[in-house]
Amino acid sequence: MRVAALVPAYQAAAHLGEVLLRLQALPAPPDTLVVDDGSRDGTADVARSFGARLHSFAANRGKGHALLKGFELLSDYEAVVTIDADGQHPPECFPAFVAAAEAGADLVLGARPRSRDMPGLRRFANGMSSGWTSALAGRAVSDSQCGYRLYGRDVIARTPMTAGRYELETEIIVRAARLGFQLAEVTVPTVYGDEQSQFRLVRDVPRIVGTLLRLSIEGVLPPAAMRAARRSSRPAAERTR
Ligand SMILES: Nc1nc2c(ncn2[C@@H]2O[C@H](COP(=O)(O)OP(=O)(O)OP(=O)(O)O)[C@@H](O)[C@H]2O)c(=O)[nH]1
Ligand SMILES: [Mg+2]
Repeated sequence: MRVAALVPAYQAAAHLGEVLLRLQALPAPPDTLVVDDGSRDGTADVARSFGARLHSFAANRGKGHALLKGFELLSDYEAVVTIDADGQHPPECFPAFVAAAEAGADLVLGARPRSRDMPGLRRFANGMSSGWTSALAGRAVSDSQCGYRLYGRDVIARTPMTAGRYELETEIIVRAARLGFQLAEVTVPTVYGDEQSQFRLVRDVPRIVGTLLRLSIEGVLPPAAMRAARRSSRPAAERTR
C-alpha cells in the first residue's frame, strides 16, 4: 500500500526535525509532505533541510486548511497518515496504522490513553468530545482529538470536509462513519513534553462545540453535500461483495 505522511506544522521548528528523522528511520520510510502554515520560526527551513516535500501558506490559516491542502497534494497515494510536528506522535507507530488499513479499515484513528500524562483540562475536554463524537458516529471513538490518523483515499475523496482549524478532525470522524466507512483505532502513547501547543481554548473550544452541534443537527437534517456523498459512496460492506 502506497502511504504518504502529512505533517501539518505551525511554529514547529523545535520538534519537526526529529519527527522527520524518525520517519526516515522507519523500515519503509514514507514520502513526507510538510504543510507549513505561515510559521515565523524556521519551520519551513527545517522541513527543507530534512528533505521533506514542503508547501507553505503565506499566513496562518489553521490546521484544517493545512490538512485539506495536504490531501489535495497527496491524492496519488492510497492513504495518508497525518502526524503532528510537535513530537507528540511517535513515528514508530506509523506501521501500525498501515497494518490496520491493510486489514480493511478506511479511517484509522490514533487513540491516546487519557492518563495523567495528559493535562487535566485536556483530559476532561477530550472525554467530553470523544463521548459526544461516539454518540454521533454511532460507534465508540476513544479519542476524537488525536491528529495521528490514517485516511484512506476513498475517505478523503468522498467525505465532505469544511476547512478550518482543529474541528475538521471531529467532522471527518462523524461524517465518514455516517457514510459507512470502516473505522479502526490504534493505541498510541500519550506524550506531553516541552512542546508549545497552538490550541487556544477561547478560539478552538467554541469551534469544536459548534461543529458537534452542527453535526448533531445534520444527523436529522443532512446537508446537500452529505446527501450527494451518500449517493456516490458505497459502504465498505458493499465494496467487498
Ligand atoms: N498547518 C497548521 N498546523 C497547525 C496549526 N496549529 C497547529 N498545527 C499543527 O497541528 C499539530 C497539532 O497542534 P497542537 O497545537 O499541538 O494541537 P494539539 O496537539 O491538538 O494540542 P495539545 O494537546 O495542546 O498539544 C502540530 O503539528 C502543529 O504544528 C495551524 O494553524 N496550521
Ligand atoms: Mg500537540
